[in-house]
Amino acid sequence: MQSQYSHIVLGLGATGLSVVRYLCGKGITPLVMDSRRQPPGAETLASSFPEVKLIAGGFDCRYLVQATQIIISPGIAMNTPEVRAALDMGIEVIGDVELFAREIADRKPCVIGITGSNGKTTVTTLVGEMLREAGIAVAVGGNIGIPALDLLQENADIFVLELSSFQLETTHSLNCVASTCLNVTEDHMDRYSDMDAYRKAKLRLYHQSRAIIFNRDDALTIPTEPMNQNSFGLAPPEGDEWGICDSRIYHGHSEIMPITEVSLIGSHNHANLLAAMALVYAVGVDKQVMAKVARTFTGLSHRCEVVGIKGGVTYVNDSKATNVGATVAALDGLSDHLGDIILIAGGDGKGADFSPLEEPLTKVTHLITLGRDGNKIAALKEGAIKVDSMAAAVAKAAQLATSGDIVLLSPACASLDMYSNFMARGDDFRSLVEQLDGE
Ligand code: UMA
Ligand code: ADP
Repeated sequence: MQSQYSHIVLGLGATGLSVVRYLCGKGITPLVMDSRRQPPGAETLASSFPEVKLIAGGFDCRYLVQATQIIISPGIAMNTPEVRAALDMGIEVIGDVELFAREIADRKPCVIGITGSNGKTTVTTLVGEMLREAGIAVAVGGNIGIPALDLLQENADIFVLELSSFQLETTHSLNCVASTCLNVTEDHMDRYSDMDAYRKAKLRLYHQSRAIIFNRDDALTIPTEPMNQNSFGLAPPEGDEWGICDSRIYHGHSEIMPITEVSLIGSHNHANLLAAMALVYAVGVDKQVMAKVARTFTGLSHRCEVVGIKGGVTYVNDSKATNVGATVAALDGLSDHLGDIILIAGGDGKGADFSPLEEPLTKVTHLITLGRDGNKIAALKEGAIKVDSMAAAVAKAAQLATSGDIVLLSPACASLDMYSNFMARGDDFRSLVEQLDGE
């Protein structure tokens, strides 16, 4: 069989559609394949690009091995057998972010890249807000939601990209003006052979950046070779570093603001703020502007968000805690809390080792678990209560809590075993809380 397709788009979610849009705009008609029988982008493809053929329900090797270039979506592993077969034939397999990078290659570096296991979306949003406040034309996208290629339509001077390890695996030439890896804790172990492989995927970003910002408090973020580097951390800064001293944020010897004026709560968020400041400093943003945004930015939904106070009990939605590191950070952030903490956790653990939760769980008075891997978390704490729905979890938590306590949904797991995404899980929690009695 002779194939007429030089370009094959693998995956028809948000990324695949953005790639089709981009290629068709260049006069290239790709072939699209998705292993799902009904890929989410199928309807849009049929209505907006009727000329583009879709093979759904599997990947057809006969086309793949004849292509010039395969553009793979982040949700598809590079070691998928059909992809491996194409790679073995020497066919180029890249991601959407690499296409984006090549498109802007002749511009001066104009990308700020953000990766890490946790805090990416918070830092990406903060950086976007700070640049906007500084009057810079900015476009924000990547793993946060809007695929990178779709940002090209915006007339931006700076692109802020949240980058997942999956996206970085297939990106080679981003040429960031500045980038960071915020932290490296276990996640996506269903896609990586070990932590080292996961970390290497993340640190690929450093090799595509003029300046890099690492986290002094997380050794796994330190570059493996000397680079044009600076760092942030919660301890007092040395030299030109970003840090905190006497409850004040400093860049080297220069004070930016007192922590008491920062709206974000929790030490992990203070680290996020330092990272954002260091990144925008690299493109010349004024320190007054950084401080102004830090005073007003209160955080994002589903990330340690207070969704209700009922009978003196505070209900916190941290549904975005889809891995162990995020839940550890949430519990660390509550370590000064005087009342009881009731934790609701569990879901799809993605093959994670839950043991790092054991010590933080000692701060929890009652642990309520649910979901596919709930039992694995329950095994870490004596007396854990197992339930089979969010409604049962919230009802049980409300029954156990008294005034001054906190009920925290921080699952340490993905939501896909019970919900379409973490937002649906958080919304369910919020609406169940709203239905509880009490002011
Ligand atoms: N899939 C198949 N077969 C296919 C293609 C995909 O089964 O042929 C499955 C994947 O296993 C995955 C799902 O479909 O579970 C979605 O995959 P996709 O590559 O089509 O995803 P997109 O809709 O293109 O969304 C992707 C990112 N998703 C993933 O990396 C899984 C989005 O990040 C991102 O916002 C979007 O591109 C735009 O850049 C989401 C995410 O969950 C929020 N990211 C992970 C995370 O943050 O932990 C990495
Ligand atoms: P990401 O985009 O990397 O998933 P988010 O900003 O959406 O990051 O936050 C995801 C989860 O991680 C939330 O539960 C949040 O409370 C927690 N979190 C945010 N920043 C950090 C951090 N620096 N370290 C650990 N956990 C964090």
